[in-house]
Amino acid sequence: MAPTRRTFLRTVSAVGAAGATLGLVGCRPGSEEETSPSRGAGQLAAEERLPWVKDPSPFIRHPTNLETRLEELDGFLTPKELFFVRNHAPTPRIDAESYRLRIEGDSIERPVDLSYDDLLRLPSQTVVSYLECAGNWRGLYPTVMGQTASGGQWNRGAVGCATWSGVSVASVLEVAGVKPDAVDVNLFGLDDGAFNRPMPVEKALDADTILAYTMNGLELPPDHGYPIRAVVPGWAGSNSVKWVGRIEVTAEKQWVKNNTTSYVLIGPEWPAEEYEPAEGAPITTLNVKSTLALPWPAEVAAGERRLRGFAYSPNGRIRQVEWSVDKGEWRQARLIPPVLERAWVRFELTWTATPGEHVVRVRATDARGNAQPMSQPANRKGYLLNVVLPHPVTVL
Ligand SMILES: Nc1nc2c(c(=O)[nH]1)N[C@H]1C(S)=C(S)[C@@H](COP(=O)(O)O)O[C@H]1N2
Ligand SMILES: [Mo]
Repeated sequence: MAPTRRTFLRTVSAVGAAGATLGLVGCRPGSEEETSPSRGAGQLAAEERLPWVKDPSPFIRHPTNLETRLEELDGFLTPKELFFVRNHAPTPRIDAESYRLRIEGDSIERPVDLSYDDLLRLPSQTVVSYLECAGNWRGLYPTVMGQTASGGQWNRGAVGCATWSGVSVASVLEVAGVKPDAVDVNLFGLDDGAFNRPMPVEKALDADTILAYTMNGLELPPDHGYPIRAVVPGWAGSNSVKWVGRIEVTAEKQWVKNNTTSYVLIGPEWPAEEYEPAEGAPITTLNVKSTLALPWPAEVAAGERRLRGFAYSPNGRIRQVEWSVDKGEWRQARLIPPVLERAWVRFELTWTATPGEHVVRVRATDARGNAQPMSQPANRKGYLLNVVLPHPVTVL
């Protein structure tokens, strides 16, 4: 259960005093797993600069990323211990006491520095949202697109769903005052390289675009952006900047690596000259997807099997999930409540599995009638793959 805002505030302020003096940061109720005393980013010795802080054993491991094994999830929300991690640099350890959020830029009335407590004092906002990396499923490019795509070779586990509480970016920007000429809002992380990705001011001011300080009712874990991260529901995960330390609001569009060469669709369908200075179409929203919560490839015992999975879309609720075995007829899967906008939905189906090699397909349709396609144009970096997947299943 989420702590009430009041309890949460009390916990946080108690920690400030006791935690800092006694180094007991890891001992407070409802706190994150960290047991080492808080230190500022960049203060760790090189050998301590692991890519992530959490226990990597439940995950599929990539060089700096951790991928969720969907079959390990049985609830609606992804627990922090199983939530995927996408890091461009090692997880920084940030002390909430000395943390400051700087708001500046030529479209800001008065630049301000806000402390963690300042942020906690603003009205709180909660969203239940899935978060997905635009490169999720990329590792299946050779299988379904007949070519490889550059980037982290994720299977299907760069996605998770959590309850996020924090303050709206709108309410934070209001403190500093946004000039009417504002066009772009860029959020910068406090990690090495200051990961950043600009978004249009309209999106930043959306009530659901938040700076979160809790995940599933608990203080954000270090790997997921402690003390403050952005959550931009329905948009590619790269917009949900972790460890946000600075927001820059400008009257000009901001062109940076992450909207010119990374997180852009590059290929013949997206002629570069139309997107200058980007190499292709910068990615904004995600797209409708579904997959079985089974390893790839999977093995199941013969007989009546209940298979589960997850479906999600940035365009409202999932309306239906259908399934088909070996290119047979499409049948309806059952959606397991809750069925919410912005969140993923679980589904299940019952299959009488006969021994042999099979291919199981699932296909989601969202509230606006968008369905997963059977084929789609390729893009160089393999983003936004959402074709109906041929899931290989061996029945024993
Ligand atoms: N500061 C910072 N924010 C970041 C990233 C990063 O490397 N640094 N990765 C982004 C990407 S590409 C994704 S998909 C999400 C992943 O969030 P998670 O690690 O909490 O699952 O964080 C985004 N925010
Ligand atoms: Mo990502």
